[in-house]
Amino acid sequence: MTTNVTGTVARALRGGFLGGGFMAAVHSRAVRAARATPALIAASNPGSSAMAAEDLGIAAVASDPAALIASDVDVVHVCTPNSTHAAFAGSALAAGKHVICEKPLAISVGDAEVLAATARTSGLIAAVPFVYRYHPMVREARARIAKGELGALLTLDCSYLQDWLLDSGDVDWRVNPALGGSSRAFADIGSHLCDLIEFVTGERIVRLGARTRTVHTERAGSAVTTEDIAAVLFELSGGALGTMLVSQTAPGRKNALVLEVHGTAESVRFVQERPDELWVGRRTGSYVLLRDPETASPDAARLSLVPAGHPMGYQDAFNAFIADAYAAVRGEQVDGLPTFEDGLRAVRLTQAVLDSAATKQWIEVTEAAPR
Ligand code: SOE
Repeated sequence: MTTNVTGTVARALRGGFLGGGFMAAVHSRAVRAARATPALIAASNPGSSAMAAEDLGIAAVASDPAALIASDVDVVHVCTPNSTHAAFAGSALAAGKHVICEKPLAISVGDAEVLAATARTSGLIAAVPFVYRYHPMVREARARIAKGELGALLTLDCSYLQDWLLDSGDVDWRVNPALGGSSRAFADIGSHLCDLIEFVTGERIVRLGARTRTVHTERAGSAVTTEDIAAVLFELSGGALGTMLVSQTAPGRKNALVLEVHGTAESVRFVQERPDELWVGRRTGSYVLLRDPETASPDAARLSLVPAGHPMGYQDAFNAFIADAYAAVRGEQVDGLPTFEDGLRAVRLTQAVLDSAATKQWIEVTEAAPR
């Protein structure tokens, strides 16, 4: 319960979580940091729900997802396997709940289009955690590009590399297309990369050519059709050419998202595993800019919770995303919140990658997400 400065009592917003895994833990910590209440959880069965509630310090358990959606929570967090996103997010919107749905928004363009259209007309907040937008130095890069400090954009060198699926014995629900969808590596992490490319540059990927590779065609005795690796060549609306390399079989790379943009005047390079830094490249006098709210652009300063020299990280970025989403639920204006429109965009781009890999052709990506 909180009392605002006018003396009226405003109830803290209540969040409900579908799913009890790693992302539910990240979401619930962020809800608590936003001075909201992690109120209810429904995992895959009553036993795992009770365990997750205990582990995450969540006050109550719902008997099933439908009961959670029908409860008095204000925001439903969908942290379940990809194939369930469309049904759960759609039901929550229909019940008048604000929704934060993990990416990918859906495992088909059709389902993502329905969700985005429903959210658009609902008047509700419907967000997707493209959380890397919330590192302050990403906002610094975006601000510098928007101010023209890089000049005209020429090339981009981007990658997102992990190694948690390196061995044939590594398994996860994402490998099974019935649960994860027909794309795995690109839908799971390439979606972050293409969202960040378009968010930071303010431009759209207008065409792409892709190749994919499934390193292990069998895992734990089951055939595998989803890709471990995607290599993408793309063109932006302003004419810049770029590459994306996405892999979940790159030994030693844990969560290595890298975005490098080259313009006619300057370059910038953001490395997610060193989020307090931004490399600024010049023909003479390149340097590493360290996060400092005293000198940063307004948006980077806004997201800087602590002074220079106090490293911020992944959970801080996630906390900032949830704080903005819950501020939007309260009717406040926030800049750069990734919505279901952006989730639909990422699903379209993922489908374009699969189509190009299948046909060995360039694919035109024409639908620009409304901003
Ligand atoms: C696994 O690849 C994963 O947890 C993704 O699902 C997240 O979106 C990414 O941020 C970190 O890695």
